[in-house]
Amino acid sequence: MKPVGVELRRIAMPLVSPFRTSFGTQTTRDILLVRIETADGEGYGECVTMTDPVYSPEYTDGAIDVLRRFLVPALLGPPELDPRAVAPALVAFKGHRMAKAALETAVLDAWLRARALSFGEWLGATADRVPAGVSVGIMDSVPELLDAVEGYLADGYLRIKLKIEPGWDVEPVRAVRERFGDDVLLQVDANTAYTVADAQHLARLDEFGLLLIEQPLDEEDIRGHAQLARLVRTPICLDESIVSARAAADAIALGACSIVNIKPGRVGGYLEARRIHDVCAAHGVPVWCGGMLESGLGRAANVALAALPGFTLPGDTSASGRYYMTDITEPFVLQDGHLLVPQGPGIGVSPVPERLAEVTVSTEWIGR
Ligand code: NPQ
Ligand code: MG
Repeated sequence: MKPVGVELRRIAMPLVSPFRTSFGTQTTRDILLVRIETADGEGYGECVTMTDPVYSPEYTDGAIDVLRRFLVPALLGPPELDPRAVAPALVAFKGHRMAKAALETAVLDAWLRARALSFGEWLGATADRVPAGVSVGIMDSVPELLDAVEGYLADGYLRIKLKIEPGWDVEPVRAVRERFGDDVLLQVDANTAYTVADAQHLARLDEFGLLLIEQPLDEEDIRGHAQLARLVRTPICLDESIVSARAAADAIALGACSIVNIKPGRVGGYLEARRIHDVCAAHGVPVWCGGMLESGLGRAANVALAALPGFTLPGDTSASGRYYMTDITEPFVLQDGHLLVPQGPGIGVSPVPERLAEVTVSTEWIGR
């Protein structure tokens, strides 16, 4: 597959409602799309960076800079493109996993389209649909939260995740349990908002039978998570800390988590994401697919990954309408609480040109 060039496109997608987490409130999703053009066709990858480095150290202007100056030139140098050769070609450049993931995904999409193979088939998917969970932001009041959860349950979501932070944890969880009962699959995500000194407080969540507590402590605090795991009964799941298959293996070996949230962007792409799936499966550690408010492009690839056999918990793979009034692809819709795994070549969905044009903020072409 001969490379021609790479287009970086920044789009702005308004959210259906503000999304508040322990690191801030988002009203618009600022997304970077990477499109590679080859002699055999094009491919898309979605970069999951945020505008500001508040979820991870990466951020969108940084991703654009490293792609333009280092990653794309290194990729376009050799005359042939192969998805398995992307990570080795970029290994000299440290970090920037989200930028690398977007570029690798674009190559993989083009390569699979040229071979009429779907993402799911190539990754090893064993399901044709995946159960959908939903992530519910921090609200101004408990009644507002209960209204939101009621709506998502009515939509058919099979698992609810509440965003928490100090001051918004035990009471909202108690209220959701009291109103909707013990059968609802329920979990919480702190996005690093606590310290190990909060262990006794977090143990108050034990009585609610949560599936897991996600990333309570700092991303680098693996030992703290291992300590916490011994002080609370709710299983610990790591998100921000899991930046690679090695990080996953270490966290498991140290007892820092018993469940892993896999986000392909955070770990450098779908190949590394599959390695994490494999490491976790070998340890009997359940995994689920996280979400970064992707457009239909990133969502399609995530849904394919979530169809691998080790993904035994519902993910944050929600319908397009959870976040966007209009998606840039055909929307993902819930069918009986599930999303269908795209079956078409590559990621299996394509942007609608007029819709893409409407949300585009800027584009940049990087040729060979
Ligand atoms: C998480 N996602 O699991 C993240 C974090 C997150 C679905 O809860 C804009 C862009 C806003 C990316 C808010 C979910 C975001 C974002 C939260 C990612 O930790
Ligand atoms: Mg998380």
